[in-house]
Amino acid sequence: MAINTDIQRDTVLDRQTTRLAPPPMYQVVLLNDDYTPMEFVVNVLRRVFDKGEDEAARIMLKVHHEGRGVCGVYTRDIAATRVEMVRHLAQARQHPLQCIMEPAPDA
Ligand code: TYC
Repeated sequence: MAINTDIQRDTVLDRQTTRLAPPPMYQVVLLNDDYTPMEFVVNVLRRVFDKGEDEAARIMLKVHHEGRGVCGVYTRDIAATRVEMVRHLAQARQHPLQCIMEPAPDA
């Protein structure tokens, strides 16, 4: 039975040392400008970030008044994809809307 006990201890140690850390998270941020129409920004927030009408309007107004606003917090690839989607939509309509991602502050 001594052998069995050793195996069990090894197994527990293994599990502890290979446990994964949570992935780094990134916040996607919209920046204000003087030209992009408010309605376009609200539509982007609804389409790209799955916001409802009220939440989209609230974030758009926060960006308008404060210069920037967080649209959501995601893992790196999802954040990067959403930034690209915003840039693509803005470019298609020739709006100067800027969207960036940055490491999310620790919760
Ligand atoms: N400031 C813009 C305007 O007055 C609206 C706007 C809001 C633009 C948010 C960009 O990320 C933005 N039309």
